[in-house]
Amino acid sequence: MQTQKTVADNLRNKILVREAAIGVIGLGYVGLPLCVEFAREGFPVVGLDVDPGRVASVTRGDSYISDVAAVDLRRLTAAGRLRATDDYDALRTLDVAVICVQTPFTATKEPDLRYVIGALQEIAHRLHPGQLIVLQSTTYPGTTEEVALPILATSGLEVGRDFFLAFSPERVDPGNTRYTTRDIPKVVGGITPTCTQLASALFAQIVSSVHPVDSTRVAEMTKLLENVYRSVNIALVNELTMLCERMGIDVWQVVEAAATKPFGFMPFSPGPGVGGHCIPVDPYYLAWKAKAYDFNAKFVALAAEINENMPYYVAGRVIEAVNLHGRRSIAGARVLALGVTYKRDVGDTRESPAVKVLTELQRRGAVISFHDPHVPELRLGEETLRSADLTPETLGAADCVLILTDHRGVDYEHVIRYAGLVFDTRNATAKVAAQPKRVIHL
Ligand code: SAJ
Repeated sequence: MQTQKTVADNLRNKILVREAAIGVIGLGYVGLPLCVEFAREGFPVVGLDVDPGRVASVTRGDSYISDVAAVDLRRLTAAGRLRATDDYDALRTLDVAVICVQTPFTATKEPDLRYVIGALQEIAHRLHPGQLIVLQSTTYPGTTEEVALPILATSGLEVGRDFFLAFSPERVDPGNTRYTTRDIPKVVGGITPTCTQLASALFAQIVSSVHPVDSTRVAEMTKLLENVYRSVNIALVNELTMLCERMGIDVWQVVEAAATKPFGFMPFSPGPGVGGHCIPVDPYYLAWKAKAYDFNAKFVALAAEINENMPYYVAGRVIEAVNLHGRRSIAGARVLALGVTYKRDVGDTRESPAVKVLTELQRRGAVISFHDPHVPELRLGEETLRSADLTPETLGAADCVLILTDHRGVDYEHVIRYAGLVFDTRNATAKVAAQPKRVIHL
């Protein structure tokens, strides 16, 4: 049996000469860019996904992730540097496996680790000496130690001696061209110091800065702090929005003015709520785990609650606006939504607060249509709507044009010119000079 040192040294050498065969499990907005980064640096990479459609797309060199250029994918697959498969037996010959599957919450907002556990079970059946396993999926502190390690230990192999296990949070920001994978420092925490060292050596091949920490729990908590920080600050500005409306103060001017402070303040924008797969979810992972320590993370939970309430608050404001300015009830009112994705300039409607606002208005009898340059069609209740063109007729026919996502590339001056009533939840119309009374801001 190779000594522990030899096993680790062999893997480290393979990593340093970029011969380590790398597997990435989960080919989404985190996994696919990671495949490309490792393959671009010369590693042989296998992308694993249970979705045959994704596997086929990657094999064809068709990118379905906006941050991954098809030309890069084609070059790397043609060079045999990157391949995709749904056959987990590929793990038998891989030196590294990085898990990048989703970690949603359940209907009652509890952690849902089924995808992580599924990936770990597939790995455990094929775990062999010298393998490094890295979990990247955002999760509560303790997951790697308490969930991943016991599953991998069923192989009979010993962590830190035969195989190595670490956690390293993903920090991909979809659509951000300023910070790409290489520019974003990588936090790494292993079960043992050797695990930390090997995972650090791995990521040092593709990112400019690696930040090792003492444990997987520190690394897991780091990611939650980053995202709960956003949740809390967004909730703060959302609560202030509701207070400012009651006090007759323009919250957008307040935020803009506060942002002139060159230190000690980071501006966040009011909005119709928080969407995506990170910010709405991560606070609940942390608050759930805190209960196991008899700790009620009130502040974290309250922020999530305020953000979760925003779609309902916005729906109430729209009903009031249609009533006061449109002189009509919301029942039967035609509401044209501008933007239905969870944030601007992306095509993702997952957990989108816009959809929650529209569902609430539809429930009260509003007739919904929408325009979104990134979304051709939208399922709303029993209906499937198609994105409408922003013609003067469609704008004029609406009892309320409701801006829910402030995509760039929409002509908001054109919108104001032809719409009868505009309700703007993102301050998208701020730059339009003429601000008639019929434009109402959150
Ligand atoms: N939102 C607001 N007001 C704000 C900022 C965001 O209402 O001031 C809303 C957005 O409209 C969206 C939700 O919150 O519905 C989340 O927005 P986000 O800007 O946090 O974007 P995400 O969900 O794509 O978050 C990702 C995260 N990246 C990772 O988890 C790796 C987050 O950590 C990043 O900080 C964030 O991108 C970013 O900075 O853009």
